[in-house]
Amino acid sequence: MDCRSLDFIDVNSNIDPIDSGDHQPGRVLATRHGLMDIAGHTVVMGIVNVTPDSFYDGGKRFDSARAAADGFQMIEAGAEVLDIGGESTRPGAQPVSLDEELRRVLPVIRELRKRSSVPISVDTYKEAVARAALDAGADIVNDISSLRFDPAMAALVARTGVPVILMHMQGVPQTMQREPRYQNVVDEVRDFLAERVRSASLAGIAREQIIIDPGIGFGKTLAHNLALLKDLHSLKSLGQPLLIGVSRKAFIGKILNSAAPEQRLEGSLAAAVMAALRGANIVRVHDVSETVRALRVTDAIQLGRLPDSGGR
Ligand code: 9MG
Repeated sequence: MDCRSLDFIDVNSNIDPIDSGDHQPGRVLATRHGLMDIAGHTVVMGIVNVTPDSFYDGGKRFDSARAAADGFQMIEAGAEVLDIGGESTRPGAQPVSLDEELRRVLPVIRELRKRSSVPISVDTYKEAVARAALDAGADIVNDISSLRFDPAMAALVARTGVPVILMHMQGVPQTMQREPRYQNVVDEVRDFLAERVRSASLAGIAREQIIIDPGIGFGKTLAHNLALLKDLHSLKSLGQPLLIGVSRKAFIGKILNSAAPEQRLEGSLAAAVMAALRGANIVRVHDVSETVRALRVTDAIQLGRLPDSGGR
């Protein structure tokens, strides 16, 4: 039995926790480069950080040719969407200027777009960066602030009709890990995301284009992250596609006795598999080929048949 199908049946039945529209969220995302099927298998999003200071791959691809080459390699390995970012959001990271962020991401997006039609997401909370990235050929906005940091962002997403990722974060990256506190992390993250989905809808963003994300590691302790990952069904109840980013994050290092980011591959695969089994539609990862292979087996067992290939 496919548990995810059951999720969708539950989700799309008569009770909608946010509104009573007749949309069918969760199955397909409409991008400028075609429809993305996010229900027939777990989609892998490859991370392309064009930054000197990201926690795992910072500095690895600070030049755009290398970043684009890595992106092409991720596509070859089965990534169905790439997430291009020009500002690190690791705990304590300092913001970069608009010009610098544009200088980092635009050449990479243009280069990828010249030779590939794979959907490209831009990881930014700045409207001007998102607008330029969409003009350069990007398809999706990944906003870790859930449209809160730049008041112009919601209107851009509504006007262009592109899919948007709304992520939960307590605080801001510079200080978010100082002392995260919740009464009930699962309820608070779910309520926050429900409110952000409602606010996005009011701004004119179509419900079926909204992806939600609990923001693992963003203002959360190990216990908070584990509680969220254990109870993803609570977030699935909102009826939106769900993205999870666990790849090589600090909570995995904590579980594995202070393992460094380089030692977190197996833990990341285990976390991605568990997230998929609990209903994640998209997983955001550094290690594309390993994750694609792990999830293909996970999806096959979950479905009891070979999963849709998603072009892989
Ligand atoms: C940019 N970034 C880093 N981690 C992330 C996560 O877990 N989700 C999303 N949407 N973006 C992330």
